[in-house]
Parts: sequence; structure tokens; C-alpha cells
Amino acid sequence: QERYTPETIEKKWQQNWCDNDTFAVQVDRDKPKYYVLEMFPYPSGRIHMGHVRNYSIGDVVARFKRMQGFNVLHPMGWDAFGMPAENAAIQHGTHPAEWTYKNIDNMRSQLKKMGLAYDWNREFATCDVDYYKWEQLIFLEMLERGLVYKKTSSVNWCPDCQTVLANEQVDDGCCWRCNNEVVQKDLEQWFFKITEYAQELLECTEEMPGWPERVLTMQRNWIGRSTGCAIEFPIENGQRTIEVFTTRPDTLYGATFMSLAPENPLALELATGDRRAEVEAFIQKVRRQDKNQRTADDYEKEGVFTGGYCINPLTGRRMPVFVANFVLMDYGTGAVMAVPTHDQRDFEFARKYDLPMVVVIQPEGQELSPEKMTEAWTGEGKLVNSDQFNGVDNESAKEKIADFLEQQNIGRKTVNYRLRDWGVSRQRYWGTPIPVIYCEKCGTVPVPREQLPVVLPTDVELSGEGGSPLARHENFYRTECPNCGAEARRETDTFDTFVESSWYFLRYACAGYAEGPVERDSVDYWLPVDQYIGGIEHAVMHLLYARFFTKVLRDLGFVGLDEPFENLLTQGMVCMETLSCPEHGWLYPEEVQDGKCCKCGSAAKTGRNEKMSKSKKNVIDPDTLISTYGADTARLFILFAAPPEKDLEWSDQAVEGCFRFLNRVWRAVYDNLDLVRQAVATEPVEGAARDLRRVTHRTIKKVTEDIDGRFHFNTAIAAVMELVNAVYGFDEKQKYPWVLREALETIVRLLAPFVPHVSEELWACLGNETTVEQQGWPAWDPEALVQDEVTIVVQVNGKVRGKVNVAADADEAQVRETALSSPNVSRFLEGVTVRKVIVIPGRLVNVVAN
Ligand code: ANZ
Ligand code: ZN
Repeated sequence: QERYTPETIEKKWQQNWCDNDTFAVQVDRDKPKYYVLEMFPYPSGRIHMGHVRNYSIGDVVARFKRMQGFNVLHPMGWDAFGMPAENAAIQHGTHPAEWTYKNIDNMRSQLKKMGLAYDWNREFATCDVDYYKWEQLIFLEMLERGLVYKKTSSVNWCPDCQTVLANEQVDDGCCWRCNNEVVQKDLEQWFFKITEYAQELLECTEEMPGWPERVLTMQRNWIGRSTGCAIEFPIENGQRTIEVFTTRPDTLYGATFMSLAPENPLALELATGDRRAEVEAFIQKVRRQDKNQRTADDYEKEGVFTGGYCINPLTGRRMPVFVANFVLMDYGTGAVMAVPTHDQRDFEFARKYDLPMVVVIQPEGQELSPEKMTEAWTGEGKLVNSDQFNGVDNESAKEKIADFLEQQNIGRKTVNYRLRDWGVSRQRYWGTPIPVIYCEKCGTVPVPREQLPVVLPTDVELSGEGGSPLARHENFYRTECPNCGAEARRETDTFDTFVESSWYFLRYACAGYAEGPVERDSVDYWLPVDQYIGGIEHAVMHLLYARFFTKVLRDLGFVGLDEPFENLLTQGMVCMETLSCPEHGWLYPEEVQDGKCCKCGSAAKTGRNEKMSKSKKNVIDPDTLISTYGADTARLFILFAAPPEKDLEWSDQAVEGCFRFLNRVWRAVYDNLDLVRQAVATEPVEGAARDLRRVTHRTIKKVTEDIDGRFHFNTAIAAVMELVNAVYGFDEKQKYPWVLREALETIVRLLAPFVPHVSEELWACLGNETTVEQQGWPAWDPEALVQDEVTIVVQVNGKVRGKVNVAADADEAQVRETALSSPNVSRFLEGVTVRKVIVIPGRLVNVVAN
């Protein structure tokens, strides 16, 4: 077989891996372990280029580490619960389970065609009873531990998806899935106490050097720790107080009014008499506004006076109490002491409603006065109008006033987090049933462990109407109280699907374990994940929840680790230019020929490079790519086109180029097969053979260093390409066939993590009995790296002034350095300034000086 035919060799090697269970692994304490994981996919039906990229990157790491001798865990599974399955069921009349498992079968075979080195024995889908039943157990343990609770809360509600959304699932006021507007609604919900872990989740980010700084920053901002004070403001004519949270106790003397969140019950309590109707109307109005937009800087600030007053505890001044749309109930205490001179929102509000202003921080070299200010002063300065604190700089005043408030029993120092508890109830069918029962007598009763799992029934009616189908499924919800035996009702909500993805990486370590969610021994061996790879879109939600769950499971005694993911790589997007025509809008690439729309013949317009998406039709189907060129070319292109973190630009020519390169490698081996098969090493090696050996070993070194922990796959591949060129240019192969063989074998071995099928095939052709994968990763020979020297002429201002010897492959900086410091040359440089140094590698250095 002389021609490179990917379809036959890829099938052959995939069969081989499957028959030999090549990538199945077991705990082996004699070997160092390495756990590489890609974020598991939602089984939407077909894989897309984003998947191909994610899994190709992971596969290089997995195969490379295996070849280096690590015991590598590289699993794959399915994040299988969620709304699309229900929507598909409603639209096409298929059952979500059927739809999901069919998609899984299809996608699994697509992944197998890519030649990914997964241990398929560990595969599971989160909608398998054997998976979610353990999630129900974890919930019960969390409930016992007080890490779960139920409360009524105003939630983000997507009217289109008919479900509650976490704050993280709301993008700019719209549903992250369907992009329709989100409204607020009151519901009884189950919550996970992630706030109890806020401090630890924050602190640990300081010790996670394997994560991109960008992701850590996003997590820190999401947790949002603020230090400040809780301060009590007495309400006029009463015993009660209003408590506020402020980060600026230094501005307390300038607090001239109070702003309450519309949801704050105090608002209606204070609004009596003729103020009542207006306040009620305003509260209703704000409740229809989007919580996320309400607080945006550019959102119109609005409010009403409640009619009530409170007292500034330090100045004794009366402060009118307002209700204001920009104050949120679920941050701090739902009340803000307003300092219009030093807070921009309060400033705008005060100007609008003509409220008093007092400057309390005077910046150096300025004379602020309320009449002349056009915006709040939020910078530093010295305190004024602040009694005994006048003249103190405002940073130290924060501390001093806080201390004073504590002494006077008016306030205390506190810490506040932006992070909210995680609402996990979803009014959806296709999810894990929440294992509790409601009894009229006993209240909320956890499902006893021995009654687990609460199985999701399959005979449901999915009509697309509001609410969960489970709430209409009598056989499901009618049950008896485990406590008193009376008739009772099951919880009909299911978990947010982010619960499943919060611990799946632990389950891979012991997939199929029948005695509990995880087997401690295996988890202790395999975890943490050494390398996690996925999209930046999961920077906050998934990655924060997974970290939280790990800590919870640790505290419940299931695992012994604090953080699940040692190193994180966030891959860039796969982009492609868009095509459109005036008549037909967006066009698929195959709908355009010779720059014209195939449907109407008008000129197609080429648009910007954008993330591949079905909506803009700028997509390439991985199946098409693989059937045309083979999986190896697809993988090579994806890995060669850009470093993993960067966006990747699709290019047909570059795909073609990768295919040609593999053909070139193929020919390099086949054309020399007879020559190299019997080659034996001889000494000494000189001239061109020595040069080729040096390139060979230099390439091993470079590729090893580029892959290991740095993921510079593109430059690694480029280095192998150079080695292939060197092989083609080697003209001493008759005299040194073994040097050629060494180069060819090296090419094949270095390429194995990237293009495993063709590498295995060529390795076998070269007459090796092991597989390239068993052969392991090559080591470089430092001896072979030793460079020959060349003589370089050094000129100063065009005149030859000396000669120096440098290593043949010294880079420009090294040559320059050697030339300038050689005694002959430096004599001519005394007392002059070097303006420019021109290096012609291997030949000449010209120094321009005057
Ligand atoms: C008085 C003050 C004066 C404030 C000043 C700021 C500047 P971070 O840093 O995000 O924690 N605040 C408190 N609770 C709020 C709520 N529920 N809704 C809207 N705003 C609220 O922000 C803390 C500051 O946000 C607090 O400090 C409070 O305004 C406001 F010159 O108090 B400040
Ligand atoms: Zn009962």
C-alpha cells in the first residue's frame, strides 16, 4: 500500500484500540497518574467544531502523557438533562429519553471516528438512574448538614422556557438559552448554601497558579467580597431602626436621606396615610423592571418618598426615607444610607428630587460645594463637616469612624458578599427529581435513603404548557408520608442541570461504583484533575459550582480534596467568515460557488470572521471534514491553526495544507522503506548526517517542551514540519541510512499525539513490533545537540575588524553578543556609541557606530 488512504487506516486503528481496550485504565499506585478532562458535552445531536477543538486538545495531552509513562485517565460522558430534550419532545413528539440516548449514540460514534483516546468503560450520562440517584443521596446529606434550605424568593423567570433561571443564567436581562426577556416571580425554591463557602472559595483563588488569571478574576468578582460597616439609623417616632450596609463609613456625616429597596417590607410600613397609594404603585412598577438592569449605571434612577424619617446617628439630622429602584433587596440589608455628594447614584437621585447635600470629603486643592457640583466626588480627600473627624484623611477615617460606631453601639464592622445562595429548583420534567415529600402533618420530609432513587417516570405528558409535567402526573406525586403514613405529595421540581455537572469529574474516577456516589480510594488516587479543558463561558457558573461541590463533598467525608482542577485551559473559539446574499440572507459555504449564491446567482457578500454558529450558517460539519480528509487531517488543522487559548480562523487552504503535509510524511517513509528497514547505527557521524541528527534531536527537545504544560501545539507541529524538510534535503542517506531512519521514526513518534492513526500505521510500516504508543515518548540525546561552530566576520562601519567563532545555530542575539564583546572589535568601539548592529546569520556582523 503506497498511497495515503486515511479512511482505511483510521478504521483499522480505531478497531485495534477498541479490540484491545487500549485506553482502559486502572488504579496503579506504582505509576504516576495523570487525569485529563474535557468539559463533557450536552448531547444535542451532533458534534460541532468547538467540540472537535476541545477534544483534540485534550487528546494530545492524554496521548502525550501516556507516552511519557503516566497512568492517564481520560474519560468521556454526557451532560444529558436539560431543556432542549423537552423542547424537542414537544416539537417532534419523541420522548426526551429516547431523543437523548439516540443523540448520545450518534455523538459517541462521531467521537470514535476522531480517534480520541478515551476510556469508554467509564462513560455515563447524567440522566442514567445510576448517576442521578447518587445526586439525590448527596442532596439528603446536604439537607441533614443544613447546607440546603427552602425559601420563597423572587426569582428570575423565563416565560418562554417556563423556568427559573440562576442569576448567572441571565444575560443582560435575557435568558441565556432562548434570549427572551426575563421577568421576576415569587416561588418557593430549594437553595444550596454556597454563601457559607464564599470566603473559602475566594481564598483558594489565591493559590491556584494553574488557572488563567482572567478566570480567577471573574470568580473573585462574582463572589464580590466587600468590607464595611453595618450601621443602625433610628426611625423617627418609634423604637425601630433601619440597618444599612456601607463600604464608606467615612461619609456618614454626609448621609442626608435613606433609600430602601422596593422589596424591603419597611417601605410599606413607613408609607402611611396619603403616601400609601403612591408608594404601592411605585413598588408594583419596579417589580416589573429587570433586577439586573435596574442597577445599571445608565438606568434612570427613580423613587418615591415614603413619608417617614430616620435620624442620622452622628449628626442627629432628620433623613427622609425613600424607596428607590436601584436598591436591591438581596444585597446588604436592602437599605442604603444616601450620600449624594460622594456617591454618583445618590447624587443623581438627590438632584432629581431636590434633596439636601453636604460635602464631607474635601479633595486637595479643590473647594467642593453642593451648589456647584456636577457629579459626586468619589475620590480621596480630608474630612469636613464631620465633627471630631475633621481634617482626617478619608481612608483612615473609615477605620476611625467604624471604631467609634462600635464603641457607641451604633454599628459594627462587617463583610458582605455579592454571591447569593444557589437556587436549584426547576419546574421542568427532564432533570433529577428532588427527593423530598410534603406531608400536611409532618411538613417537609426527606425521602428515606432506602427509598432512593426517586425515579423520573417515563410516562409523562409533555404539552409545552406552563409548569412541570410532574406536577400533573398523579402516579408520581401521590405518595405516602414516610413519617406518618398519611397521604402526601412529592416535590415535583427537578434540579438545575448545573448540579449534575458539579460532581461528574469525581464519578469518572469510579464510574459504576454501586455503593455510593464515589469510591474514596479511587478518588484519592485520580483526583484532582491535572488538566481541565473547556470554554471560557463556564468561567463562573460551572467552575464555581464544581469547586463548591468538591468542598461540600469533602465536608461530608466523601472526598479528601479542597480543589478539583489543578490546571485549567480555556480554549478559544472556532471562527469563520460569514456569507450572505441580498435575496437569501445568510448562506452556508456550500451554497456559494465562485463567489455567487447557488440559489439566485447574485454575488455573495463575505462578512467578518465570527464564531461558527448555525444561525449565521458559517459552519463546517466535522463529519464532512473527516469524510473528505480523515480525522488526522481534521485534528492536525485544528491544532496547527492557532494556539489553544486563541480564537481559530477556519481556512480551507490550511486544511488542504495539513492533508498535503501528512502525504509528504507518508511518502518520506515509503520512499525510503527499503533503505532504512535494515539500517544499523555506525560511528562516527559527520557532515550532513551530523546535521540531520542535530535537527532530529533539537526537534524532540522543542516538541517536548512546547507540549508539556505550555500547549504550544502549533509551534511543535511547525518544528516537525521543519524536520520533514530536513529529511527531504538529506543527501547522505546511502552512507547513513540509520540516521535517516532515526529522523523518520522521530517524526512518526512526535506526531503520534496529534495524528495517531497515520503515526501508528507508519510506525508499523517501519517494521516495529510495538505500537508507537507503547514505544513511548522519545528522549533527546544531548550529545547530538552539540553544535558545530562557524566563523563570522565582524565589521565596524564597513571595515573588517575581527573574526569570531559562534555555534552554527546560534541566534541573532547570541551572535551579536559574541561579536561586540570580542577584544578585537571592542577596541574599535571605545568612546563611540553603537547605533545599530546588523547580523547576517552564519556570515557577518556589521556594527554601525559614531
Ligand atoms: C454609603 C455610601 C457612600 C456608599 C458613598 C458608597 C459610596 P459594594 O462595593 O458593591 O459592596 N449599597 C449597599 N446595599 C445596597 C443595595 N442593597 N442595593 C444597592 N446599593 C447598595 O457596594 C457597597 C455600597 O453599595 C454601599 O456603600 C452602599 O452605598 C451601596 F460615598 O453606602 B454605600
Ligand atoms: Zn406525615
